[in-house]
Amino acid sequence: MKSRITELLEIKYPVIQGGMAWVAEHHLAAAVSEAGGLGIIGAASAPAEVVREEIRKARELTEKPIGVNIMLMNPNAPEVVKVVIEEGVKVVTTGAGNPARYMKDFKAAGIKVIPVVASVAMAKLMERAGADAVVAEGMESGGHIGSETTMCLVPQVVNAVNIPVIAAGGIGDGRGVAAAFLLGAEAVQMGTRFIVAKESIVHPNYKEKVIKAKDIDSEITGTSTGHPVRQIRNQMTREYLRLEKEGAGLEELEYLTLGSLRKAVIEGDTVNGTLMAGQIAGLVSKEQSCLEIIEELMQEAEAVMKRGYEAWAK
Ligand code: TUI
Repeated sequence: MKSRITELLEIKYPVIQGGMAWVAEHHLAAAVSEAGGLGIIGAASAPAEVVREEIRKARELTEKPIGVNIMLMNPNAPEVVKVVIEEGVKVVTTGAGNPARYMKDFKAAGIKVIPVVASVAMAKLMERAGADAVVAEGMESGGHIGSETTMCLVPQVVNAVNIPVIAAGGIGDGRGVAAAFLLGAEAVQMGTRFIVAKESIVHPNYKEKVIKAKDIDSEITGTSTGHPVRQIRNQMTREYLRLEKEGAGLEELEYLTLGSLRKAVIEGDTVNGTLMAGQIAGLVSKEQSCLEIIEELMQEAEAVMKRGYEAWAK
């Protein structure tokens, strides 16, 4: 499966790993890149020097290209941008904001910039600002999300821009990959399935929650604050949603979630932790290596494309 994205990023398979906060560290990123996809280090809210260390550690594990995701709500984002440029990173994805102010510096450093967008308007803006591609991310995704579904967003973004589009949100197997290509995408970005990868450092309790999750087990918190976040339902989300219903203020809500993602990923606290995951968690059923995940994904995608074509042509 060749596309403008595999050419642009010089990768074997059109699969990009999501820049998941706490989860997307150097072991996972290196394993995804080694398997032929594009591994991503998620800078999230980490201090810039921690991001620098992560980049260097990933490079000890693989010579393949690795990207960095910059979470633009992080007040440290300008320092992270500096580190990414200094370390000679070749690909950056951005999330939760508009990266236009950094575009000139990225381009001058020869960095390929792939903003994650949740609307057609943002995709057009990013193309005009000089983005090399966009990730069109539907609200099926885990973590911070927009309001549109992948099924509706991807073809509309494909129609609106000339740069290649990467589909994200709700993709967890080869059928999802094939569907994304049929909608006009030229690669996929996956997060949830990589949470449970063998090389993922996520606590086994969290992985088990993802593996056991059913289709209806995620919840969106933070709608009232303008920062909707999809995660697996637990005591924390019940409490959060109750507070939101009662009209709690930002401070009280933020206090509840302070450090909660770390609690889930590192300590395995599935009661008070934030278990970010997409709706596709219901389809994720086992721990596999990144190589197994990506190769299975590609074989399935090819098989369903063939089957689909034969059924169509009958
Ligand atoms: O960024 C993500 N997913 C994330 S970031 C994150 S860290 C976090 N933790 C706790 C609370 C909030 C965040 C966890 N998951 N995905 C990419 C994404 N970007 N989804 C939606 C957007 C987006 C939204 C608005 C992109 C651009 C945008 O434009 C706003 C503007 O500035 O016009």
